[in-house]
Amino acid sequence: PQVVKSARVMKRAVAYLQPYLEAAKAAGGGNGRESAPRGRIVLATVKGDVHDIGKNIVGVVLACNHYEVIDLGVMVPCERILATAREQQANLIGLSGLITPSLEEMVHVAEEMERQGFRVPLLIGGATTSRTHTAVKIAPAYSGVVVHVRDASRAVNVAQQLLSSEQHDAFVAAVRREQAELRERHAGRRPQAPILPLAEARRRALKTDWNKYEIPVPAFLGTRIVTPSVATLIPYIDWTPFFHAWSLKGRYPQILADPEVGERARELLADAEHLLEEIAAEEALTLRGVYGFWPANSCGDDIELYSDEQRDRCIAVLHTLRQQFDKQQSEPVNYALADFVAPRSSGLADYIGAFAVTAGHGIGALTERFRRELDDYRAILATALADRLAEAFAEWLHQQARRDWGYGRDERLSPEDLIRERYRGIRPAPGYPACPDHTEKQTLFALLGAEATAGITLTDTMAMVPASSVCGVYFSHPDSRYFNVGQLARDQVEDYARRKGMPVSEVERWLAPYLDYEPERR
Ligand code: B12
Repeated sequence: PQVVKSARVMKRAVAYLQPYLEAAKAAGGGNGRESAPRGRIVLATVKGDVHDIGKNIVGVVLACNHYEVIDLGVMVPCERILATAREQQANLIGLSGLITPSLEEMVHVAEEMERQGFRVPLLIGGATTSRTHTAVKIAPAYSGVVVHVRDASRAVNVAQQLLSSEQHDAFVAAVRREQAELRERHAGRRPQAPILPLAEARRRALKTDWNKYEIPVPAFLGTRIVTPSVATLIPYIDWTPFFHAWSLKGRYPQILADPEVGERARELLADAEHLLEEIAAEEALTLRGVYGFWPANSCGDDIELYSDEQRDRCIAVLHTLRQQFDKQQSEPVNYALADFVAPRSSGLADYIGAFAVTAGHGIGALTERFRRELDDYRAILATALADRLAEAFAEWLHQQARRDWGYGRDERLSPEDLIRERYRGIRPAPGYPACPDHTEKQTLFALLGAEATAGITLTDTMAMVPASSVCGVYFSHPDSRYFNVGQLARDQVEDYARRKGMPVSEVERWLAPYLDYEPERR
């Protein structure tokens, strides 16, 4: 936070001095030593992705260190990134991405850079990126150097070494050596556990004695729109990830007393609370959400949703993926989310819920205002707060849903208990490890009418706009839990593609990071 805050002072000072400097220059003054920037970088969040906190922090940090930053914003198509880099003679290109489909887009940018004969270094960053993915998938596509940068604090060091005539060669050689090693390790990697045939994984599905279980019935079927106030959501905020976004590591509230970062954490929280009050008072952000319940039953690894209690008209199918790795335990369970819903064959009436919430309406105008005031610090702070509010909204609405579902009516949980998920049921979100397929959002959005009701849309790579949005599915069964689907074999991918009515190659593209095999390039 200190660097971003100091950037604000610097930007304002420069803006103040600019007319004097220009006047002095025009009058023939100036000592001619105005130093040139250390380098020019084009930054962009790739096509289809909407997140920009990480990229914006990196931009500010680089600008503070005297790099010229051309920030193209979010959802930037490859052609624009490369055309700008060429026109502006950029020395570096930096890509950012939050969700897994962006990884494929980054490979595409690298391939295009190769095809168009670029030589400038390519920097890769963002929550979903990794050293290994960069080494295995992105770097081989481009003969220039590709560097994964884990966080903003390292960006300056990397840029400096890449642009220094003395350090460049040794740095690039070291990066290439490390990437070659990572590729070797990846190629020789043994799956941590052997992968089971899908049929065997299914035999190991969670077994529930449905006849001994009383299924809770939701208070309503269909959807409801909710528009809570910012003040309602404040007690539901989980502050820990907020500090992480600013590279302050530790858990809230202990972090406030931390001998090393405590003071900075306290200052940051005070600024955040102050801004939250302002946002609440000015109603600068509008919170919009939608949730609902439907009669549902599982059918193999799928979950069928019905129009009404007759259960004879299926209006949507949620497709779930099953853990396929051999757990090598005595009574192993290979989970799929469908296991938590009563099977159609049981004849029992079960239900499922879904939600989509956003805290992002209004954030554009707010950050624009702060940027006009040359206040990157508050612009980034506001975005981080909108993200916290989106999560808090999901937490608050889940509590409401548990009450509607009956079993949550007597729940007495503190905010801490909620953050630690000490309640019954789960709300996995497409993209999270239990359901890594982002395309399932399309089904949820259609069910919820999320576009019309909450004003949330999906990009072509399934990111939600506004960025500060969360969507997911509610499961009520007491045994429902989060898990990691892990690596998937070809038999499951083919089965899944058939169930979804999607070409196998398309499923392989969406699930690329989870395949335990190299798909054929089609
Ligand atoms: C907070 C959070 C959110 C917030 C907002 C995230 C944000 N603005 O960054 C909210 C609640 C809105 C959210 C929503 C979702 N999220 Co989320 N979220 C996270 C979480 C917990 C932390 C991300 C974060 O705070 N980043 C803070 C910023 C500052 O960090 P950063 O972006 O990584 O940037 C730093 C570096 O990477 C680097 N950097 C970044 N860009 C660049 C660029 C260059 C050039 C360089 C050099 C460096 C660099 O510098 C930055 C500063 O140090 C992560 C898990 C995790 N621990 O990473 C999941 C995670 C990113 N989310 C995930 C998912 C799936 C989602 C949803 C799709 C879930 C859903 N169905 O609702 C939605 C998508 C929202 C949308 N609009 O489409 C997945 C993504 C992976 C995947 N499978 O696709 C993750 C990894 C969780 C997981 N383990 O599955 N999420």
